[in-house]
Amino acid sequence: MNEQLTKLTGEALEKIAKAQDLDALNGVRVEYLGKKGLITAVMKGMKDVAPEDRPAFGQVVNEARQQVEEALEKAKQALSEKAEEERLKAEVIDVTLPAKKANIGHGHPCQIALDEVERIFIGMGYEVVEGPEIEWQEYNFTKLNIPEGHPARDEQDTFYINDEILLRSQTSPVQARVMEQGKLPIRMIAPGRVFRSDSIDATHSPSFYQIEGLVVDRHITMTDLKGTLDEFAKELFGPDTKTRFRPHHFPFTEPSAEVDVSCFKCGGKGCRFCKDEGWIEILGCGMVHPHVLDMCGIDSNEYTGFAFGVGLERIALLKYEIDDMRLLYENDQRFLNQF
Ligand code: 2NL
Repeated sequence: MNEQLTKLTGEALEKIAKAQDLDALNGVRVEYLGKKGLITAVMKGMKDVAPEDRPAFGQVVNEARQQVEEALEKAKQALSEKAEEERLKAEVIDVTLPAKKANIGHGHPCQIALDEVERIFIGMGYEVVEGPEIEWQEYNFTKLNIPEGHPARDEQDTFYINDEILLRSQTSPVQARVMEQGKLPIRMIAPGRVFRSDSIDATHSPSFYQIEGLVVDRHITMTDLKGTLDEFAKELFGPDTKTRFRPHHFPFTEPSAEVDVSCFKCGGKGCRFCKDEGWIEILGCGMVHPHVLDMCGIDSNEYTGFAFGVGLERIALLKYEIDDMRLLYENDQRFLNQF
């Protein structure tokens, strides 16, 4: 009997020593000490032992049982500690590791250029006004001295929704609306998306951004126009920038001019950037045609004004020395991240 018990105890202790986790340990407990366990079965054999031998028998079995239980308890503690240690190790945070870099975006080059243009004109006391991208042809054309039959109205050039409604081809209708409200004087810029039926190439797109400016007051002259745009060019391209006004024609202004700035790369000597011209065209402008003032409800005998229009993409292309407008629309992060 003793021999069998010693063997069982030895087996149990060996299995306990080999147990890798708490589950395995519990398996050993059930196998030897459970209701149908091997050591329990020996204990149950008590009834076959002679009564005078029972105390000694009971003591031996109990000792074996106790020995296994103690070993189980010890192993359980050791395994729990090991498991806890592993859990903590797995959860360790190395606070000395560099943080993941947050990917913070920034304005599109056109947006950066627009912010800059707005900042310059706000600094000169101008208001920024926006208006609808879908317009009456009357506001987009008629009130701006572009009568029916004028080539600018050609279906080839303009997206018509019907005979009377179109996608605005310039932001001047916003200014026509402000003039109609009749609050004078006016000092405003109208930035926004405009549409022309153009094919996409390096310098054209059917949808682009324009910023138009308008000043209307008593005694506004061409001098005000020249001084204002000269100051604008100096702020945008640097204090050494010179401007040059070339006669031109727009239906809504008279006289009209196109404005060039001295090349900010070569200072006017001529280089690849200005195609050896020394000058770069940036905008169109003029004195508001009296007929436009009258059609928008402003008495042209009392008031005069100047206006200008500039393409935002063109400013961004020049400022950042980009040679293809399509890059501005592709939204390739490798391109955009450079600004
Ligand atoms: C250009 C030329 C220009 C205007 C826009 C304007 C607006 C009103 C009255 C008179 Cl409400 N004129 N705008 C005047 C001259 C030129 O734009 O080349 N833009 C890209």
